[in-house]
Amino acid sequence: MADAARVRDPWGARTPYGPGEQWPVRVDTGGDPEADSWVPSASVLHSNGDAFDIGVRDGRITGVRGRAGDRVNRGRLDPKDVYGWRATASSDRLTRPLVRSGDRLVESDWETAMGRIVRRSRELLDGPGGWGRFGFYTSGQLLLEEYYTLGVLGKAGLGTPHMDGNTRLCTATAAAALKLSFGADGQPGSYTDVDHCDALALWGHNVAETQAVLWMRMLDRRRGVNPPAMLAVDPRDTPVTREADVHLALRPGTNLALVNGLLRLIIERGGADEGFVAAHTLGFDELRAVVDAYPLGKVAEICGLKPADLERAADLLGGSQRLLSTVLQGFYQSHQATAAACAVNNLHLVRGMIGRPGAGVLQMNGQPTAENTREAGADGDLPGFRNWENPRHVAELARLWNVGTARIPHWSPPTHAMQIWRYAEQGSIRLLWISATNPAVSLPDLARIRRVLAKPELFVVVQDIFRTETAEYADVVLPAAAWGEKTGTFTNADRTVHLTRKAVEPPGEARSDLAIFLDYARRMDFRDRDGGPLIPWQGPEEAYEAWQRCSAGRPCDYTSITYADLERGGIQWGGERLYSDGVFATDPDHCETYGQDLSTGAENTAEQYRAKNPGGRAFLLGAHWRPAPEVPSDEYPLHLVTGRTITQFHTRTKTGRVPELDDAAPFAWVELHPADAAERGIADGDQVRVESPRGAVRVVARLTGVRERVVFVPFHYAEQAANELTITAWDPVSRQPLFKVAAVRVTKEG
Ligand SMILES: Nc1nc2c(c(=O)[nH]1)N[C@H]1C(S)=C(S)[C@@H](COP(=O)(O)OP(=O)(O)OC[C@H]3O[C@@H](n4cnc5c(=O)[nH]c(N)nc54)[C@H](O)[C@@H]3O)O[C@H]1N2
Ligand SMILES: Nc1nc2c(c(=O)[nH]1)N[C@H]1C(S)=C(S)[C@@H](COP(=O)(O)OP(=O)(O)OC[C@H]3O[C@@H](n4cnc5c(=O)[nH]c(N)nc54)[C@H](O)[C@@H]3O)O[C@H]1N2
Ligand SMILES: [Mo]
Repeated sequence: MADAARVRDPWGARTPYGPGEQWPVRVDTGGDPEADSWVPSASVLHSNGDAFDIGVRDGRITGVRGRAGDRVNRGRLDPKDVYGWRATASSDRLTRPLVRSGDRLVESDWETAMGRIVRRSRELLDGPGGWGRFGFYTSGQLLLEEYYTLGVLGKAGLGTPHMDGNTRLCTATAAAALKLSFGADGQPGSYTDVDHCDALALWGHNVAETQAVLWMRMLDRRRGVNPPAMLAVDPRDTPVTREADVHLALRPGTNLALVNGLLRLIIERGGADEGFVAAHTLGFDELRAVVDAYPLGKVAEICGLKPADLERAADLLGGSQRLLSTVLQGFYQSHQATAAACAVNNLHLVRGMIGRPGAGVLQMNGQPTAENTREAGADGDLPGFRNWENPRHVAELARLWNVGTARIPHWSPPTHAMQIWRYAEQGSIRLLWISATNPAVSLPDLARIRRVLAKPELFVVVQDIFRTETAEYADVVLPAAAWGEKTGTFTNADRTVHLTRKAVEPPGEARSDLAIFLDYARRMDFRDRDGGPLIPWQGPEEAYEAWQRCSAGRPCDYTSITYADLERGGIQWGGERLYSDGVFATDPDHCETYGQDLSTGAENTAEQYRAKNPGGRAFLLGAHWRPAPEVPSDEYPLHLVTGRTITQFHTRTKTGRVPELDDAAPFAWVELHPADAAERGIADGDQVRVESPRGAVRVVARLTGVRERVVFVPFHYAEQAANELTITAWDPVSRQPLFKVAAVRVTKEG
């Protein structure tokens, strides 16, 4: 067994502090503290942006040391930060390109591998279907410079709208809720709001396990003088719900009914900030009419909660002066995701709890660089939070890239990831380029995904650092340089940008993702209108400068943040808090979206939007709760929710290779309520079978405090993949898949 002190003590010693004080420094380290040099970086194993230096000796990474001066972590590291860096030096990294030869992948060289991709690209581009044949499925784990380059080559080189990332599975709902309520993507709040708040509400967010350093900050406030009250909304028993003053263990898929009901109670008890509502919002009367349909008794019944607990929650939320909310996958991957996330925004707007120290919303991110996928347009969005329906925004990009506006896809909503997979299934997409994601484990309903990946007419490119389950289906596998082996920037959940510098050489012939995208653009000979190269930049800093120009004047303006500034520590774009002047990004010429219908996802037209005359006001957006598309039945009587555990990251390509982390949770399990277990003759530690209409997994039973009739399976394990069980369905607005909505049965293995 590897010694893993920080796995046993994940949050470390408390450093209590009081309201308005600065969070004390605590410098954590991992590995060998002796190094020849220290290179600035930050964590890529969650969205928190914990800043640390990478220690290097003899050309190898020897350890990590938290950065005391950084605004995000003030020196602290979480267990994955402490040990996870070891994955970079794994002996089974991809070191050479692989190409398909019959049913095998064989080692090759870059000329051959890129040659095959370019030949197929040209055939497809010149043939019927053209750009429509290309799909790019990227990540929330590359770097800003890489996304921007990918965005430009896809949007202005090939001209395809079929670009998205695993960010669709992750934070599409955060983006949608921010755009719809406030006019543009971009986190309103700041982590420093934890320092000032008097109440914390965690909506479907197991922050203790998923952003452990942010949790340390919350715990330190809870142990200091005048601690904030805490509400947790989660059907499971987690470290967060155990700490909370009020825990609402609601029935899964009922978030929207809950928040509507809480808002109704708050308004009824005089908790609305009428001045703020009148000056800074639109739609109060319509929202009021919606939430009035959610009286206490009805909400208690829908959500399966006690009316008294709902009242306690409403008192906590309605009585606070400085309320900070965080929202994550318990909302985003559940039923009516965007409507429920917007309902939390509604609550903050109605209470005037935004844009002040301690009063804010964090519509969280999950992956380390998800924010940048969205900003830089490596997903379907146009770079710089530009509005695809606004001809002026498209013209700005055309000018910047020196291409015709017709080249840039903007005639319909961008293709979302689930639709890209559908097109690949139906055969219209013929080249699918997958970078830094492992869909053969992470997408819903894996039996279907394997069928799509295996289609002979689909040319699959996989760009990864390891030979993953997805790589096995590839026609070409490109070996990428990992974190620590390349330079670039990325932005965390509270808009803090960090620089990560190359500390060591990549193994073998592995190349940075930036170098790979640039090489493809060069080989495809993408040109601008004057015959010059479409993508003239060479290295990360030049790519960053190109991005700075693209971001100028937009909400995510990076022009004042240079690499040299970032050497000293993380910097937030947009300043500490957005909207502190009460002016939201809803101006029709500035906004990122003209809005969507919360129930159907249908897009508004520019005329409809202008007619609302938002004038910098935020939108209050009400919607009614409806039952989820799959609910427990006689045959499948239990509600399955899937998610995470503190020591493992996603499909475990990294954490499964680090003994300290792997040992902590090497196999999957299912959490069951003791009564549900007893009914099935299941004891703690028994082998059980979890089965849905799509598939089955064998896992160990754990009897826990999860809500009755609800079971939880972590999704990290390729051999026991929770996604064998999940459904192909998504939120109509954000198009984020419903990973927390499925019905299963559990039986003891004989
Ligand atoms: N250790 C670790 N940390 C990570 C990651 C990781 O893989 N491992 N991944 C990172 C990424 S990409 C992401 S997106 C984040 C995700 O971070 P979280 O959102 O905190 O993680 P999850 O475990 O997916 O889901 C959170 C909770 O939602 C609850 N839940 C399920 N259904 C419902 C519901 O209907 N309503 C409510 N209110 N709650 C519900 C679950 O019980 C679960 O405890 O974590 C990031 N950090
Ligand atoms: N059932 C269920 N499914 C889920 C979820 C859930 O809660 N439940 N959560 C969803 C969410 S929120 C997310 S974010 C996804 C995550 O799902 P994935 O994106 O599939 O997860 P990872 O294992 O992080 O995959 C990232 C891949 O990138 C590779 N990689 C790492 N660094 C680099 C690099 O620098 N360059 C390149 N080219 N490759 C690199 C890794 O080796 C790995 O193969 O899963 C989603 N799926
Ligand atoms: Mo995520």
